[in-house]
Amino acid sequence: MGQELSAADLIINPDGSIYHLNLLPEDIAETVITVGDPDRVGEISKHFDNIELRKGKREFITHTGYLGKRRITVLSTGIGTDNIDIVFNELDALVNVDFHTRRVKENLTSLNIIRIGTSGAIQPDVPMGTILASSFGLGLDALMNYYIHELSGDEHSLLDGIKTHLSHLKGITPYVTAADSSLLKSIANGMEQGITVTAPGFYAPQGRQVRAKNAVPNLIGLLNSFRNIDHRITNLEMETAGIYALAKVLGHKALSVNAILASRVNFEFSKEPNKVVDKAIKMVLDKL
Ligand code: R1P
Repeated sequence: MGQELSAADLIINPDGSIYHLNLLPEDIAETVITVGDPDRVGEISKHFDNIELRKGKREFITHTGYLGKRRITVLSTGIGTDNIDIVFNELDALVNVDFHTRRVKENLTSLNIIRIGTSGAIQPDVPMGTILASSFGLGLDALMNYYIHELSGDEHSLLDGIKTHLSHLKGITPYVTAADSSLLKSIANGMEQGITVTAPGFYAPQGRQVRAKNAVPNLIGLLNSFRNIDHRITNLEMETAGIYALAKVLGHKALSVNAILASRVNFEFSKEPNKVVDKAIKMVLDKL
């Protein structure tokens, strides 16, 4: 029999739904698209042939429906890896815990999870309007200090190189996870690829200069100068590394697709951000 989760560890609402997402186990499909912005959920589900379910609580809006024969759930996570912790543990519980017995199921389900998010490029040859798939997520946030996270040989050697490169960045424990290789092949085919940095904030943690003084001078230059034979850091956002790492820990497949809205090295922001996001949505839906 699987591990039993207490009422305080896994909170189930009186109607049988999971605490934050407000969803029942039957409400989600095995293909899940995550977005940060709750308004983007409808921008994706409007392409479905039918929508069977619309639910929400806080920033977590869910639509489930069919695109052709494929059942798909679109779910907004809000911003940041603290929210990814909630969304991924609750998605996993919906498929892998029996809510009546509170026991982990014997046969586990592996979800296909695709993030369609926005991001800023930090390489001069990655222009605004690019649709970029994250080959790896590099987390500069603290989420994975709290989970046991085993690395593959490739992830280890990449992380070692990155740690050396970032050695004078104080107080961070970087972590690295690869994209799921099958999703990378089937969905990212034809997209730009690179390492995506997940930052624990939007302004100074992504090297933006605003009124408060930055403690890390030239963060962008530090990140975009990392090189190894196969990989370079291409872009910054706030969820991918947490998604990749928690998906791996929980046995799910994940891919992050980034609509590049800003060039941080050319100090530009897209004049048509919705068009770029639409392009990313269509590229992903076409390949599902
Ligand atoms: C910041 O504006 C937000 O935009 C990006 C970042 O990861 C962060 O969540 O993604 P979304 O557009 O998917 O929210």
